[in-house]
Amino acid sequence: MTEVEVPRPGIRGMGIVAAAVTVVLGLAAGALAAESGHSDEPSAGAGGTTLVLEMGDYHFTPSRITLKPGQTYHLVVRNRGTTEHELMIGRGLVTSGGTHSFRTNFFSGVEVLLKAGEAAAEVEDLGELEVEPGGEASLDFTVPADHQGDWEMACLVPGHYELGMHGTVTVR
Ligand SMILES: [Cu+2]
Repeated sequence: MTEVEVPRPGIRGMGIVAAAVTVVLGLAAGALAAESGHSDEPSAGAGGTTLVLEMGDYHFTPSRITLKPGQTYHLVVRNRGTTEHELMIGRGLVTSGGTHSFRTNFFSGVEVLLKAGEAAAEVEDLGELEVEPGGEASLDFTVPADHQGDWEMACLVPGHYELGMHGTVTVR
């Protein structure tokens, strides 16, 4: 009879392991949602390098950022200005009828964990990120190895680009 009972603890053991993993993932998701970006502490648990990008009327600070291919980042975007601003990173600015867009979107095919206020969501092909005055959002992503070179970051709210609201993102 002992031979029949031996495998049972093994099966139960696997069940416990699976349950433990589920609980850990649940806690991690809860922690991410609760964080909501009010802290200035670098290294937000996700293991990425924290960068802070501030939006003003009408500029980005810093106006140049450098990212390493393969590196994971926690990019905090804060709007310190008095009006809504947007962040888009891309290449090949296209202007049509006074509005701008990029031919190539930096985040195309890149998985991004987007957090804004209480909300957190996995986003692919993130385009323009709108941030209200006094607002803040954060992006967790890994820079693809094939993204080397210079990219442009820009606010695509009509008129803002012309007022100087753009900068450079270099991947190297
Ligand atoms: Cu703007």
